[in-house]
Amino acid sequence: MTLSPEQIDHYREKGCVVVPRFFAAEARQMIDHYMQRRAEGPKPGDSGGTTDQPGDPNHQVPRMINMHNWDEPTQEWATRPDLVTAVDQLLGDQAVLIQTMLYFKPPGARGQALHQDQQYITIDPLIGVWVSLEKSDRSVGQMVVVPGSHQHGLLEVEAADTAVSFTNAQSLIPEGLEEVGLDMEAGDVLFFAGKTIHGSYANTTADRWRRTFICHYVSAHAEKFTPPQGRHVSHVKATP
Ligand SMILES: O=C(O)CCC(=O)C(=O)O
Repeated sequence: MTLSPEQIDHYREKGCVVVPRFFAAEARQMIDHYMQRRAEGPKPGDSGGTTDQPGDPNHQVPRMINMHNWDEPTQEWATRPDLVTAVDQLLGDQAVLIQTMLYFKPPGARGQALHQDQQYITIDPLIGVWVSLEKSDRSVGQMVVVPGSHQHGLLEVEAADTAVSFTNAQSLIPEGLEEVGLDMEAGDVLFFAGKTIHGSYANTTADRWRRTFICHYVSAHAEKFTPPQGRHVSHVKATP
């Protein structure tokens, strides 16, 4: 499968595009696989978010990172040829995988304050791929994007409310732009640019999880950059 010219145009204009059912065949198997891996115990780089909210269920089921370094199925999913081809198309260059993550987001878990990924990963260009492994709607803390925000450069960061966000920094949203929550089904995939503001709110349900597989790619000719003062998460006063 390759992306259509319309999907590529949508990505260029809005900074994101959803491709339905791209991972539909694997989604259930991926949940089972990662639940099993999680149950094995701690993995390198686990994060339940800021420690000022010890009751956040994310601490019991922390986010996993860079599983492709120690988990063969992750390497296969993250380098699925049609996925990489789609990222190549959006980058207009050869995609290079630099990060994988698995968010479990159990019932009651905090979300992640709205941000640009390049406020964390200072390489350009950068693309995020967000694979919904199960139904993701408002009540479970669906993915939220700010379409068009990628056209505003790297934005200022300010402290986020860690009562609702497991990270401590958020972007200032440019005037005139609005956030949009994305209803997604198991296997739907969101491609989003490194400067597209995105994030999520808390999972307010008592019994539903919101598990997501996330990959980040840079182009083969991407360059590292130094963020201007006030535009990187490290420039926000740390929360424990
Ligand atoms: O899934 C979420 O809640 C946010 C994900 C995110 O911010 C990211 O993939 O960079």
